[in-house]
Amino acid sequence: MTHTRHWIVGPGALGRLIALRLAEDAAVTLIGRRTIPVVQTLLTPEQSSLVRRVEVARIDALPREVPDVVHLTTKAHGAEAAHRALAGQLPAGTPLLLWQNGFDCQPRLSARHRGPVLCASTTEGAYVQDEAQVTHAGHGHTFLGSLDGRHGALAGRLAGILSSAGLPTEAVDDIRVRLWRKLAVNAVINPLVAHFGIRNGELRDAPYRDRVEPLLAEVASILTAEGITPPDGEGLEGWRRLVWQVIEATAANRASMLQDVQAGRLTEHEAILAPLLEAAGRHRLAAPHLARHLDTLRARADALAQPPP
Ligand code: KPL
Repeated sequence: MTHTRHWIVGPGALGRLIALRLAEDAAVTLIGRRTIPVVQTLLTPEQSSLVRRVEVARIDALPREVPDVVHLTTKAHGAEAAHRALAGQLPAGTPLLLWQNGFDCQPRLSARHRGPVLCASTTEGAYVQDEAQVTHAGHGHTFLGSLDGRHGALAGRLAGILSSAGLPTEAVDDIRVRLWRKLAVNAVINPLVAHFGIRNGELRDAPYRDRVEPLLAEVASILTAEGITPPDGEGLEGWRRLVWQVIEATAANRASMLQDVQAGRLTEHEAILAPLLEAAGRHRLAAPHLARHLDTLRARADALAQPPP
């Protein structure tokens, strides 16, 4: 995969971050529902500016030259529609890398795509500044692998390409566990900060602090029943350590769900909360706090879908 041709579908913050990082050494096309400026600036965590020229294309007018790999970087709820729009144009065997949060579309797309499918779980933080500028808020780490443990060599090659481009990435054989761990963190932090309109670090303070524990307890019991372990320690204590570590490390962040609410966009509640509640149902576990957040976010999504009066 020397001088790899990447299609990056979903030119939001993460898509643009990946595109601009890869563009130094590879041919990159950013693909979305509408086109964006071809010259894009990336503000790095070290406060320098990286200006890159990338190819842009609309998803309904795809480039003729086919890619070596497709990165799907849409929000979780947009991934399957985006895949439907482009799958017919891809030669069979084209690798697909899914960058979605939560655990929802990944199994379905892994079964449906005609080629190897890898999933990524990343802690890279980025936000869109404007049409032509994206800010890389903080360095993170990315894990990638396939749900069925195949395609290890491909995962290793792509991890090498991303790491050389400045996005440290590791190929792993337990990506399902990594995706659930991130989902656990997102399920505790995101609905709370979105509801209260606060930055992640404010969860350390009264009155929000007391809201964390009941969600943590529900998430911990569901994931324990699912056989998903926290990275460090066990059970509730291990999940508590992980969630508070992330709150500390991302204290200044406006979480993605808060950004979505503030921008009037659909949130990723179906990919983050619904799989947990579905697992709770399977294990006959009560999860009233998670259920309440899911209901509230669904009601908001329904209201967004209504035409304005
Ligand atoms: O992943 C995140 C998000 O914003 O969705 C966290 C970990 C909560 C950091 O903000």
